[in-house]
Amino acid sequence: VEIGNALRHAIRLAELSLHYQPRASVQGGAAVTVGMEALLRWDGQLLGRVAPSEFIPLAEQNGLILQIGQWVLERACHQAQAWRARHGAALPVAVNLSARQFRDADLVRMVEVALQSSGLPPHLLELELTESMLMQDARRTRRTLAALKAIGVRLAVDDFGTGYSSLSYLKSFPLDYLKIDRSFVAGLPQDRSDAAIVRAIIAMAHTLGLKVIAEGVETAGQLAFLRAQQCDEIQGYWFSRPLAVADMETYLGRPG
Ligand code: G
Ligand code: G
Ligand code: MN
Ligand code: NA
Repeated sequence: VEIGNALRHAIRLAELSLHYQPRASVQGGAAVTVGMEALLRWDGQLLGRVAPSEFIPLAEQNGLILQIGQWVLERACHQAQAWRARHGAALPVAVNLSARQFRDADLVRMVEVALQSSGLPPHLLELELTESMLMQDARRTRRTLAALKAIGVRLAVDDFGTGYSSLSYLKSFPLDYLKIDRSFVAGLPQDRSDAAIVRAIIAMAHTLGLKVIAEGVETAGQLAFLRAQQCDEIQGYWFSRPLAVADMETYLGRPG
């Protein structure tokens, strides 16, 4: 079966779903859930489970990413709003945008529609953008980010450290969060260069007024290092794996 063809029918066949990975604030003592990231999953009739790292680049190429991305935005906003109503938990939901979506002339309107149709307050939606997306065309990026900021959503730089950000551009964009790529977290606390890089990223982000989220935190040692370096929030298996909707509901319903 050709994967592109199968993907074309995935939305209609309800083969796509979102998992949610909680993230935690770690500067106030105990780790407290402060948000979640929506992560796309495809379980197809014909191909079984296909990893996003396989099908998202493909969807970028054939343009399906626009439809899929719209579905993700709508689903994530409706889900976050439903959980807000049911659990009183006003947890922001982060949605990953692809490069093609970010360049799409309809993006801003699509975000507005998702917020309006779901009723989710704009500050509870975060959009994750990669460095390379931001740096592609700085003028256009600035315009798009300003329009998104005007709606009231939060903006995060995803996979930070793996691209080639110009610091002066970063400073001039209206961003809220910087997410340190998990490749730098993996070697903490022993690896000297990872430790130095992470320390530098946190200091730089704070200087620019951005909050820092470390990704891929798997061990208590990594957490202790990040805490000591004043990292604001963490995401990773140490705190929680990405959870299917039913598991996320159990998670939200648990005491504490
Ligand atoms: O969840 P997992 O580790 O398999 O995700 C792999 C990659 O797929 C990550 O880089 C993540 O950012 C990306 N990804 C997950 N969900 C989405 C989505 O809804 N849209 C886009 N554009 N990328 C996503
Ligand atoms: O590129 P992005 O940051 O959006 O990708 C997030 C991906 O990282 C998800 O696919 C998720 O499954 C994965 N992930 C989340 N926590 C961990 C972790 O602690 N370790 C590893 N190896 N991967 C993680
Ligand atoms: Mn992400
Ligand atoms: Na990332």
